[in-house]
Amino acid sequence: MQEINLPSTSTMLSKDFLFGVATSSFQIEGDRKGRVDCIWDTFCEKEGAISDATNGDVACNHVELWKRDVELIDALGVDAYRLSISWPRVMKEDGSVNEVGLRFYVNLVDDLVKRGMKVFVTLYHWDLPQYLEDNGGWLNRDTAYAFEKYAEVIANALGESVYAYATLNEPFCSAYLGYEAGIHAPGKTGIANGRKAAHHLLLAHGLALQVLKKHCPNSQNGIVLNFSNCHTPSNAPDDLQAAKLADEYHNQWYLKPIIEGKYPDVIEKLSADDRPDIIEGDMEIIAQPIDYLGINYYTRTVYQSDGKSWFEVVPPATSELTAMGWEITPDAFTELLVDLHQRYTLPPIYITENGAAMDDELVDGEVKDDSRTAYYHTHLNAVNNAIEQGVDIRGYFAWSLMDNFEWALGYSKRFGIVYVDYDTQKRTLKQSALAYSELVKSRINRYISGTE
Ligand code: IFM
Repeated sequence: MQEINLPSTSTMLSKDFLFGVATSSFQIEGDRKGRVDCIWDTFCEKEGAISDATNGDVACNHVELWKRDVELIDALGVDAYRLSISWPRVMKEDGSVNEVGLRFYVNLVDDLVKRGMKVFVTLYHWDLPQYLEDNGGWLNRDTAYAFEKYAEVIANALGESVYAYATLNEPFCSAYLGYEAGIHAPGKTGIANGRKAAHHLLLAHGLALQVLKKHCPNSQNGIVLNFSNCHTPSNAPDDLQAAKLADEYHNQWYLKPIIEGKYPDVIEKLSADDRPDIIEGDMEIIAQPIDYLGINYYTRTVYQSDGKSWFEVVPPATSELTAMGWEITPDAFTELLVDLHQRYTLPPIYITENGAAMDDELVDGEVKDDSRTAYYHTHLNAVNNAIEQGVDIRGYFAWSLMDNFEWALGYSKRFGIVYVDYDTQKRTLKQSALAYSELVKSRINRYISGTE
């Protein structure tokens, strides 16, 4: 069986480094009746939007099975669990609170805390209430203020039982995939829409962060951003320039405003109509200091010039791909972490997502997913290499705890270290889960044997 090993001297094996697993609300919860509709419910009803024509109505039925799932997480031996709250499960259209929905999260967090787990809560992992989308969603500035109110409800209910709050998960996906490329909910398109949505999401982040800092000053309050290195097929100046633009447009667009209070230079290349309306004071709200930065990483992307001073993606040529068709590029992960560390003055970093979809098969009660385990082995070592080069990384979360609804690809892609049989809702630990658990538990043996 493939193992996950780190050098015995790695600081990732010390008591202070957190190992966890992560999920998100819409992807696992089900129980659509227990909440109002969100943009993904609507998107799933659109013909052709989801590759296997499924939806999140049942998903992993986590709302009903959460106690079993928490036991499963606990049995893995991890230190932390990252989950997201479903805004439409908590806030009704009239602005009142869905007490049953809120209680679900209070009970979940309580149980995790009682087990000694550190809980990482994301307030927004893409499931915008449909009633807000009906008023323009993230194209409407008011949505940022609605998010601030919702953040206050959560901060009051969960308080400092939560170890770390993230305002948003991957605003790039919400803005670009959802409002610019149209491949995620709500399926809108156009540069102006994408940039406007991104600005309002960042504003929402800044407003909610102030709320979290006020009510939960002892929690770690931050944001989770996704990054993909922008590489080129050649060193031709046009290609290098294309990759620089892509990096600013897709990666730095979200980080630079938060850390430095300004958008990257690529904004100057947009027509006045495509630029977001930035009202006086917005950038100060967005640039509130964060306690930590969550980084999600899966792969690099190769860009070349499109011949019109812009960039286009070059599809991967290598055979080392995951089931998503994404290249397996652990060295690029180290490069990314070191690069961000050198470019910015960053707070401590948590790797809040990293993992791989593979073509799993459940045979005789086992999933022999050596390729996923190998992915974890190389990527955890990539994190270790970055730490050795001076990057302050405090934890790592495997994406995902269990197979779940992979957005526009429905249930066709499996990212879990735990296999889910969607007919029976039976969970089966894949070999990657056993390997991850063994690594995590090996630290306890180190403490007991006195190595540490
Ligand atoms: O499943 C998603 C998750 O919701 C956000 N980050 C990327 C994962 C894999 O695509």
